[in-house]
Amino acid sequence: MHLYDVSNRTVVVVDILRATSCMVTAFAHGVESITPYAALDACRIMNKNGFITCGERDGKKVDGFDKGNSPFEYMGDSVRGKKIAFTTTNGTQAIEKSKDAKKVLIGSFLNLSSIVKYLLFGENSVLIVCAGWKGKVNLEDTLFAGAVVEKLKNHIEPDCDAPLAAQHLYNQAKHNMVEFLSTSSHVKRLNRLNIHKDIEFCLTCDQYNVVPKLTQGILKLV
Ligand code: 3SL
Repeated sequence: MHLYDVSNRTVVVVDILRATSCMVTAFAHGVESITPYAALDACRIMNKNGFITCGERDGKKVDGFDKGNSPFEYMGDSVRGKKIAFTTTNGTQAIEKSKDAKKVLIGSFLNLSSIVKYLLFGENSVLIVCAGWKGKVNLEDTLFAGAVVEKLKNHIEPDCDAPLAAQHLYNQAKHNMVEFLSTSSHVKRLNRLNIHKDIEFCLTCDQYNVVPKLTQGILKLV
């Protein structure tokens, strides 16, 4: 991120497995707001203020939190109208690092077309911030970036080779992303936690028509 001046950009933060997929699912099921926290303790104390505390460390639900980091926990009436405080190993860290951007949106395959449509009609240049894993690259976030580049290829010009590399990868993977990612690091990590259904769901395109946006540190729908 240090290579980019984000003050004039729309940043799309993505953590396909699973933070931003959970956030998008929660908004699609009527959550009022999500406040992302990089630090565990800052998130934990929000339960005193009536927030649902949610998130994980190393893929596992945090002790004492109300919910973990599976999109299936963010469906139905348990989140409708609620305020969530959320912290995750990588996703909420990426949001924190992006907070000085002109606009910060939350992307996932679940709301891919909604994000693409929003960017198409926007006036800023775009940076897709892939959360990765503890500072390292991962494939699933790169595939999302590639999907956005592919869908906007007739409208937005990539300004370096990273988006092009992502686009090539996405075009190889798009017919079966679950299979393509089967040997990837985070899929292997999550498979050890026995959550294959989360992986399949998070790789499903266009389940939801929502665009979460960060305003003064709080995510709400645009
Ligand atoms: O790192 C994160 O933000 C998480 O999404 C990781 S996990 O999928 O819960 O392991």
